[in-house]
Amino acid sequence: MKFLPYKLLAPALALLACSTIYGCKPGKAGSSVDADAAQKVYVAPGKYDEVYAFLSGGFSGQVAAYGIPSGRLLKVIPVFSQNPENGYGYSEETKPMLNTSHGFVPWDDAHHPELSKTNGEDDGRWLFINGNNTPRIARINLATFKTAEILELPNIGGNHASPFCTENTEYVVGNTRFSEPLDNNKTDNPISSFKQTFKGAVSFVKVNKDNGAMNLAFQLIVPAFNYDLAHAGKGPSHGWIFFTCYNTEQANTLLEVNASQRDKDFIMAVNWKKAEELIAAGKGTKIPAKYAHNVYNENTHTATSVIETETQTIDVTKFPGLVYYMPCPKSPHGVDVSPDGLSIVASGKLAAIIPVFSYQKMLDAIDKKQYDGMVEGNIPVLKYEAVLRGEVKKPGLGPLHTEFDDKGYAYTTMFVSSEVVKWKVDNLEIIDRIPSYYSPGHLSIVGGDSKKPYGKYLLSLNKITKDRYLPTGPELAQACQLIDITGNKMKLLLDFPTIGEPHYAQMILADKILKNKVKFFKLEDNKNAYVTKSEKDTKVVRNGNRVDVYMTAIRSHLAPDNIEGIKLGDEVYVHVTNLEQDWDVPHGFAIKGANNAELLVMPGETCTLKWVPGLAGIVPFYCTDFCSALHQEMQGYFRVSPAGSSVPIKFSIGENPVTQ
Ligand code: K7E
Ligand code: CUA
Repeated sequence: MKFLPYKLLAPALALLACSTIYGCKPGKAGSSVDADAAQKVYVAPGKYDEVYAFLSGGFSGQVAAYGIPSGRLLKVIPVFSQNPENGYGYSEETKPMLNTSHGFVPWDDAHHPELSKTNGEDDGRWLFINGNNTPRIARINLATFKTAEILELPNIGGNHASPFCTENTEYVVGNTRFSEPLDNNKTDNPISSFKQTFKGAVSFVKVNKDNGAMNLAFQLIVPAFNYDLAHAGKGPSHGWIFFTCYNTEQANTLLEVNASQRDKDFIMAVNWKKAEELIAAGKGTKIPAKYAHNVYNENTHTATSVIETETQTIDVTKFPGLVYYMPCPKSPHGVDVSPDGLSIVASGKLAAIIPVFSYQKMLDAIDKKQYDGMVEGNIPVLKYEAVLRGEVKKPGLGPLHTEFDDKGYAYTTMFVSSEVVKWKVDNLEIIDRIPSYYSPGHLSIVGGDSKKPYGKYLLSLNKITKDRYLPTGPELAQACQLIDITGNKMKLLLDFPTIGEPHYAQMILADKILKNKVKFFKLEDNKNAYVTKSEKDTKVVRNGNRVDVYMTAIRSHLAPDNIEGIKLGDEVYVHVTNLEQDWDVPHGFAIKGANNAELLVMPGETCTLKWVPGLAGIVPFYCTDFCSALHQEMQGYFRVSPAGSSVPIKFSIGENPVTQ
C-alpha cells in the first residue's frame, strides 16, 4: 500500500474522524452487528473451524494461519524472518533458507499469500508468498506448514506484483515495483539516467507439478514503470496475465506528485503462452545474474542454498504480440480477473470509478489494431474505449482490490472511504456497501480469486485500527474483519487483531488441507547427516576445536545429559533428534548463554544448535516445550573447561560419567 497524496487523504481523514468521533455514517460497529453474529462465529470447544485463512504478516515477514469463522490464531509459519520460537533461521538446518545474493538476510516484507491451483481452483498443496524487499518467492508446504523453498529473483527491486499463479500453477510470477538497471548493467549509473538505463523485469517461475519445486524459467524485460499487482487469466483467458503499473511518468523523485500526473496509467497484458513458446524456440537471451535458490529437504530436514548464475531473458520490444498496454485511470493498484475469466477489474486508487475491461474486447482490439500510441516505439497501447466493458460508477473513494463470490457479485475495498462495496459483475451496478474499520487494503473471499469461489466469508484486511481494541501503546494491532456475504446485504460478524500487517490473505476450505496433513516425520526416513536413531547411538565427537553432540530427546530425558570435556574456543554443534513417533510431541532445546535461539524439534526430526561457549563453568541445558508430567526433569549439564585444559570428552546418562 502506498500513501495517497495529502490532497486526497485530508478529506478522507476528516471522514474517518467524523465516523470515529461523532458517530455519523459510517457508524460505530456496535450498532451494525446483528444479534446472530456471535452464533455465526462461535466454534464450540473441541470443534474445528470450517476454513483456514492464511494472512501475510507484512513487515513481520511471516504467514499466520487462522481458523475462520472463529478468528483463532492457529500458527505463525516462519518464512522470511528468523523465528526464535522454533529456531527457524537459527538452526544450522534452516539458516540456508535465508541466504541471498546479498548474504544472510533474516527479514523481509511479505504481502501476498497465494494458494496453488489446479484447473483454476485452490488445491491445498502449497502456499506461495512474496518477499518484497530483497526480492524472493517462498513456497510453504501445506502438509507440514513449513517453508519448503525460497527463490531469490534477480534484476528487480521490490517484488510486489508477486507471487500470483496461473491456472494450473504452471508459473508463479514476480514483477518489479522499483525498476532499476539490470544486474549485469550495475556499473555506477547516475539516478538521472532512469529513462535510459532502468528496466522492469517480469519473472516467470516454473513450478514442478509433482513436488512444487521452483525454478526461474525466464524474465521478460519491460519498460521501467512501477509494476504493482497481477492476476492471471483463467478459462478463456488462460495463457495471459495482467499487471497494474503506475508511475508511467517514469518519475524518480517525489512520486506522490510526479507519478500522479497522467490521467491514465496502464494494465500490462502479457501473453505468457507466447513467451513460453519463444523460450522453447531458443529465442531467449541468457544473461549473467546472481540469485539464491534455497531448498528445504524433508528427508534430511536440512536446507541447502545454491547461488544461480544466469537467467534467460526476452526483450519484449523485440517480439510483437507479447505485451500490450491498456490505459487505466489513475495510478491503478489491484487487478483482478472474474471467475469466468472474461472481466478484468482494475482499481485506480485515485480514480472515482472502477474500470472493468473485457478480455474478448481486448482480443478484438489487438486484432483490429485499435491502438492509442506505442510505448518504447513498438509496444501497443490499446484504446481505452475499445477494451473497456464498462465502469462501476461512484463506488466510493480509493478502490484497491476486488474479489468475487459464487453468485455473480464482486466486492471491492475502498481505502479512503473505508468500506467494502458489493457490485454485480454483469451489469456493474452497486448492490450494497458496508463500513470497514478502517481503511481496508486487500480483502479475501474463500476461493475469491479462483474459478470457483465459495462465498460465505469475506475478510476485510484493514490498515488502521484506532479504537477497535484495547490500546497497546503507540503501536496498535492490525485489524481484520469477518463479513458474512451469504445474503443480499453484507453483515459484519467479527473483528480480530492480526500479526504484522495483513496485506492480503487467502482462505480455503479446511477439508482441502486436512486430507494431506502430516502428524509426524518418520524416524526411519530421517536422512539428516547427524541423525541419531536410538539412544545407544548417542555420542560426543571432538574434531580439533569442533565438537559434535549427537543427542536424542524422548519423554522425558535428553541423552546424553552429562557432557564434559568442552573447552573455551570450541564450536559445539548439538544435533538433537526427537525420537517420538506421535502427533504433537515436539521437544525443545536451549543452552544457557547461547547466542542463539532455541530449537523446537518435531517428532522424527533432527535439528542442530550451534553454540560457542563464552565462559568456563557448568552450563545447563533443557527442553523448553512442556512435553510430559516430567518435562521439568528433561535437562542436563555441560562442563566447559578453560582453553587448553586436558579434561577429556565424557558423556553419559543414568550413570556416573564414563570416558569415551
Ligand atoms: Cu494493496 Cu502490498 Cu497487495 Cu498492501 S498491497 S493493500
Ligand atoms: Cu521434552 Cu519438555
